[in-house]
Amino acid sequence: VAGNFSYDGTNGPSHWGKEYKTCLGKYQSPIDIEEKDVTTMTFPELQFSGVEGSHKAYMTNNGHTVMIQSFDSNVPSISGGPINSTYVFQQLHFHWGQNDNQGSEDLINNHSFSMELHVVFWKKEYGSYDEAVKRDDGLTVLGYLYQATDEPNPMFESIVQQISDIIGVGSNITISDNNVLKKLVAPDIASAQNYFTYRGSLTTPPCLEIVQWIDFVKPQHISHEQLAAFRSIQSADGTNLTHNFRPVQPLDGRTVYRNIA
Ligand code: SG4
Ligand code: ZN
Repeated sequence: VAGNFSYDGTNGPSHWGKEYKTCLGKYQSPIDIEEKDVTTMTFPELQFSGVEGSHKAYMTNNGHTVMIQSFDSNVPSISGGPINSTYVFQQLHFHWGQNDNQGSEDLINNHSFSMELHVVFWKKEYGSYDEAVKRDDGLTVLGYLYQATDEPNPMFESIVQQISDIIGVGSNITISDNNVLKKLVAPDIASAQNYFTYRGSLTTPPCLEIVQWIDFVKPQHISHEQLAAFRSIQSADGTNLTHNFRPVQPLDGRTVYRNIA
């Protein structure tokens, strides 16, 4: 179970900087993306490989989120776009709020979405995830936004059904649906070239400033009931993990780009 931090009280986000100095840095995430302030740019095509086909995947309650990993030898990777080499899939996880009006970490025009999916990749050139996180271009994270609706999203069905098996912190199960990575890593190829991108940090301690963020512009949806399942898991302090998003951080002169394909 990762780290001694939480989303409320004396271990909440405004206190992270006491133990983790990097959380007070100048290139922190998340941010509010104001569309009127972005710089348009045409990046090379963002490419996904190894997404098709099935992957054996595992789901963990690590006390801070629902996290999905795969120990398959052939996991997805990405290249192109704002990154100039190949990055390999490490894990994906979710951020949500105590009600449907909040939950996303990055905001667009100061608007919060109900949930955000983060798909974390490490730079292959560095040989391993552990080496990559020591480098300032070590990680790329894809961010997908979800708005709450009445309609369930089929891509979350298998996860939501199995969340009841990982209520306790540290619990870990095999996901019965071997297509879960295919569905979550690259759910909407048609919208994959429509993204914002900027340099930032991990949104949890130790807040390392090593992330190229790629946030897809077009939100997807999740039902109110599916969202409620995420709020039912327990957090490290034994209470329900009703919310796990960090508030937005100052942009501090950074440029946010929008890809124009
Ligand atoms: C979540 O707490 C993940 O469980 C963490 O992964 C992750 O940390 C953290 O979020 C920050 O990642 O994409 N939101 S984020 O910036 O990926 C790392 C683990 O604890 C280091 C393995
Ligand atoms: Zn995250």
